[in-house]
Amino acid sequence: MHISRILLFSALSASGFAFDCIPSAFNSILPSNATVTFTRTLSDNATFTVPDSDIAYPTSPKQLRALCAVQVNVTSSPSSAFSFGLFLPDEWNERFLAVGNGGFAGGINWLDMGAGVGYGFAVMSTDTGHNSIASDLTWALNEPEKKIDWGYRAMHGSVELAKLVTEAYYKAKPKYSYYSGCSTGGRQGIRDIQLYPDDFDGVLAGAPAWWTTHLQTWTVKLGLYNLPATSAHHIPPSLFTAIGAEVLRQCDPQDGLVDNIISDPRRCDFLPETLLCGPNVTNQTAAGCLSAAQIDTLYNIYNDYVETNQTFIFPHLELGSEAQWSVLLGSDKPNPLGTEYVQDFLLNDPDWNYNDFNYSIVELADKLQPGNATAYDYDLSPFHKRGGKLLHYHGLSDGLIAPGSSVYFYKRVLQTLLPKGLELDSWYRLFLVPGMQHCQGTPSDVNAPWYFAGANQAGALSASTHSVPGFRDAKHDALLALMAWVEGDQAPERLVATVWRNESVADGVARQRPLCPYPKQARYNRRGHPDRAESWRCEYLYEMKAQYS
Ligand SMILES: *[C@@H]1O[C@H](CO)[C@@H](O)[C@H](O)[C@H]1NC(C)=O
Ligand SMILES: *[C@@H]1O[C@H](CO)[C@@H](O)[C@H](O)[C@H]1NC(C)=O
Ligand SMILES: *[C@@H]1O[C@H](CO)[C@@H](O)[C@H](O)[C@H]1NC(C)=O
Ligand SMILES: *[C@@H]1O[C@H](CO)[C@@H](O)[C@H](O)[C@H]1NC(C)=O
Ligand SMILES: *[C@@H]1O[C@H](CO)[C@@H](O)[C@H](O)[C@H]1NC(C)=O
Ligand SMILES: *[C@@H]1O[C@H](CO)[C@@H](O)[C@H](O)[C@H]1NC(C)=O
Ligand SMILES: *[C@@H]1O[C@H](CO)[C@@H](O)[C@H](O)[C@H]1NC(C)=O
Ligand SMILES: *[C@@H]1O[C@H](CO)[C@@H](O)[C@H](O)[C@H]1NC(C)=O
Ligand SMILES: CC(=O)N[C@H]1CO[C@H](CO)[C@@H](O)[C@@H]1O
Ligand SMILES: [Ca+2]
Repeated sequence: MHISRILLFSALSASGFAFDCIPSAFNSILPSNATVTFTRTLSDNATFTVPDSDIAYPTSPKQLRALCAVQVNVTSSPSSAFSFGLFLPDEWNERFLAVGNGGFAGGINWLDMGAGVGYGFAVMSTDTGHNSIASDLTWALNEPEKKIDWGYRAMHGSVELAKLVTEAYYKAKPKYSYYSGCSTGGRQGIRDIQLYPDDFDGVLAGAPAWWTTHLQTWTVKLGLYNLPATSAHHIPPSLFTAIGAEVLRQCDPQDGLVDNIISDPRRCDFLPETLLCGPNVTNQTAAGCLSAAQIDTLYNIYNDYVETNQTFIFPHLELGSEAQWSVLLGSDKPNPLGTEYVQDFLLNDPDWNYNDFNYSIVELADKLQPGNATAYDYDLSPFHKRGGKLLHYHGLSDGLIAPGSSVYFYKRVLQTLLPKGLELDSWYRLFLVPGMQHCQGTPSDVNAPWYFAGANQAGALSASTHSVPGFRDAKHDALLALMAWVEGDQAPERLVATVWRNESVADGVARQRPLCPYPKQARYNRRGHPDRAESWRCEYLYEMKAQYS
């Protein structure tokens, strides 16, 4: 039985593909600026062992279906080159998927490719043109061509060549092309459809780091609110838990249901003064309280970054993001994602001191737009015109990228297109995810449903997960929802997010809850168990005008 299955399988493979999984075969169809680095043939249920050189994505995807893996290196300019990896499964779903990166990482995201190949996609990931971990930007110093590769060129160039290879290998054009990425991955997808609207039929973009020039400079500004670490206004990370607990205490019931989830942090009127220390406190950490100067720092963190003449620079972190504050606010200096951006991307001056940060840095970034990375073309009508669908999401407990930047982007697209008579609802929807942190995960005391097979999420469960275990359908899986929208014209009215007990699928589902397209919100029906999705509905908080809905 087992042997005959294998024989049948290999017979199909040999007849199914145009050529063997060997470098010379791929090289013969690639243009002269591209060469194969390696190929590998994987049998059913095998592990793809990530090459040691890929320091950004070291986790090897497991239990893959039988496939051909190929890595290709492409020269993009006299001083730059990018690589991409491609999984070509024996049993192909006749569709193409590109997955994205994170931070300023340079490396092929083999783990997300593994999740994608689980559905049967031919899956591609680009290394964006350099080799580094997500928080290392030193590769960009005085390297304008590498910045462009990271900004958009490596993604588009990799998509083009990977599609060409896919078509040649299967002797058939992919029927549909998709994209899935979070954080920088979200930016890459949106930037790509702005510049090359024909690349994808559907894009799943999570927590997009789309506003590069403002996001990275806000990262410096935010860090400085809580510095120097010796000052009276500094909030030590040991107090973040107490702040988060007080936010939850006040804001959880304000949405109408005490369930540890803050459904809409923007509608909570938080009174931080309840955290003030009394006169006799000798140990703040033990007491979990703050001084008046520290409360002022809280106000800075929870308010938008606005510059001279009311110029809006970047939105604030939301109430409920405290469990992730250690990333941008927990060190004795601002996060390198901000400082190194100014040093290596903007000024090409590794000696620049973050204490010299001021508005002129933001203005310069907007003027120079290094790498042309900012995804600021709000006119997405070319993507709409070709039938494209954009499914955008952002966790409201994100401590790295303020979720308001997603709302701001959505509104800018509305402002650009609604006056031209183009509504968004039929092709672009934004889902805010209460209690979800950056791309994935939830604070343990909140335990909000956060899993819907968004980018990076499968890998957060295990190296062999794809889709939503136990719920592999378009109601629970955002990528399947996107496909149903693109291919079946079924717009996602809601998406059910899942969280398992102890973040372990084997321990069973803890909670499921619908996510709603902005500006609709999930409302409890007041009957039925609140941990079941059926007990909730999506609705506007007030009556919407027809042209809008
Ligand atoms: C696949 O491999 C895993 C170990 O990686 C093993 O536990 C499992 O039994 C295998 N499944 C099949 C169908 O062979
Ligand atoms: C890709 O090719 C360039 C030459 O264009 C070379 O410098 C670089 O090391 C190669 N990169 C990889 C990952 O093979
Ligand atoms: C590689 O060469 C092809 C064919 O000449 C060209 O279309 C493509 O733009 C080149 N790619 C890059 C990244 O320079
Ligand atoms: C603080 O300590 C002083 C002296 O021990 C005491 O008189 C006072 O009541 C205390 N204040 C509070 C608010 O506990
Ligand atoms: C203050 O309290 C914390 C938490 O209880 C404890 O870890 C720390 O050692 C205390 N600090 C001092 C100076 O007593
Ligand atoms: C603020 O507005 C004033 C009056 O329009 C203008 O003169 C000034 O240059 C503006 N400042 C900045 C930093 O844009
Ligand atoms: C910003 O800082 C630079 C360097 O420290 C300084 O030259 C410049 O005058 C400052 N600009 C503003 C608007 O404060
Ligand atoms: C950057 O991208 C925009 C489109 O978003 C384009 O108009 C502009 O020419 C590009 N600039 C450079 C320097 O490539
Ligand atoms: C090992 C562990 O943490 N188990 C916990 C799993 O979750 C249930 C409730 O959801 C707890 O009771 C267990 O202690
Ligand atoms: Ca609540």
